[in-house]
Amino acid sequence: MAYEKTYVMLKPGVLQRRLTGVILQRLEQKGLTLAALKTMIIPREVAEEHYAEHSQRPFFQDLVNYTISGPVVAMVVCGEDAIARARALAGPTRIEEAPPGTIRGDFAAVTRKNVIHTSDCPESARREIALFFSPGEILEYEDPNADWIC
Ligand code: 3AN
Repeated sequence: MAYEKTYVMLKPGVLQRRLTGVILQRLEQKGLTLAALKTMIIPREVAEEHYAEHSQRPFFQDLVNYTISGPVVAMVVCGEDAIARARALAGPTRIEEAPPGTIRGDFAAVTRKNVIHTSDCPESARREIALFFSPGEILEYEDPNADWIC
């Protein structure tokens, strides 16, 4: 296992549906730690950069428009195997494949609005964290309870 930081984003609709707390609880219950958290409305060009790998896909403009349509909750989440753990908690991209018990399986009804983004590999995590956070916003701290979790 490796200690990792990952970028997690609760997409537009989560704040409005008052789901922020229950989703954060799932990340925390799995032993992941918050190193940074903020609400923001993402500028269009930042959303386009974030999803640049999908720029040629037919759903790209819809995805960008949705991503900038309201406030998101942006986070840096850390812990052992944080990237894989956060993705396991989120569940598969396609909603019809997301089982109950996963965040998408429990809270999302359509793939384009699948509630949560989590980085898919260490390189994406570094790129996405740098896109949304300055180094000074990311807190490094000793957790005296860490031995009870990992
Ligand atoms: P993930 O978010 O699980 O890493 P990606 O990177 O393949 O998945 O897709 C990014 C986002 O694009 C997804 N979270 C979803 O909102 C949207 N998306 C992916 N595939 C489709 C699709 N076939 N139709 C509509 N939206 C999609």
